[in-house]
Amino acid sequence: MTCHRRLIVFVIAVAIGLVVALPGAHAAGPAITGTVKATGLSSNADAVVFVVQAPGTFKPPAEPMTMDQKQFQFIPHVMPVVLGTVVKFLNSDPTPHNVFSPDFEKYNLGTWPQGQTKDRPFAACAKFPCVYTQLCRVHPEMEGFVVVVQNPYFGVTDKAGHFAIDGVPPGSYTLAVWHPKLKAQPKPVIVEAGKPATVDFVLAR
Ligand SMILES: [Cu+2]
Repeated sequence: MTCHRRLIVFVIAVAIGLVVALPGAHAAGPAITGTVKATGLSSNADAVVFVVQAPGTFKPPAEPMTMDQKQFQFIPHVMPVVLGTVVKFLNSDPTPHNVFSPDFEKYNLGTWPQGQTKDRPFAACAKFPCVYTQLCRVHPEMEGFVVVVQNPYFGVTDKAGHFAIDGVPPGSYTLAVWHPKLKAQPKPVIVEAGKPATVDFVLAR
């Protein structure tokens, strides 16, 4: 091995060592993971798994979260947001869509054409989660959900039912699930530093 090659090997070895040794940033991973089974449904997607109440107060994201209306669907179909979040409703279809909700204080943001948006803050919730059904008066088959929660510790399941919740500080919590059609009892979870917790749910009617 030439001196030059040895140097390259050494540099690579040091680089690998650094990546492996770095605590936190890379290795942290989600604090809580698990699987949700939606009994009787073909997909396990769209279940919101969330920490019911975490200590402290939480700032909503500085930028709005976008809910799109595309190909006659609200995308994402289910969108959890921290209390105070502004949702930007976007129309991406070449036809006008409307946005209204019959829930809680109720609202109708109007009807607008492709490419335009309207912002709405979700700043009130007496008991978490506050679920606002999103509907369109032009297309009654369209439906989506904005799920207002207290803190940023939430995840949404994929089709396989997997979810992951990042950044939960160590502590004891109650983990709950909201789903458009099915229900499950909340479960206790203890998060320990550097040790991901696993919680599984079975949803039923
Ligand atoms: Cu529509």
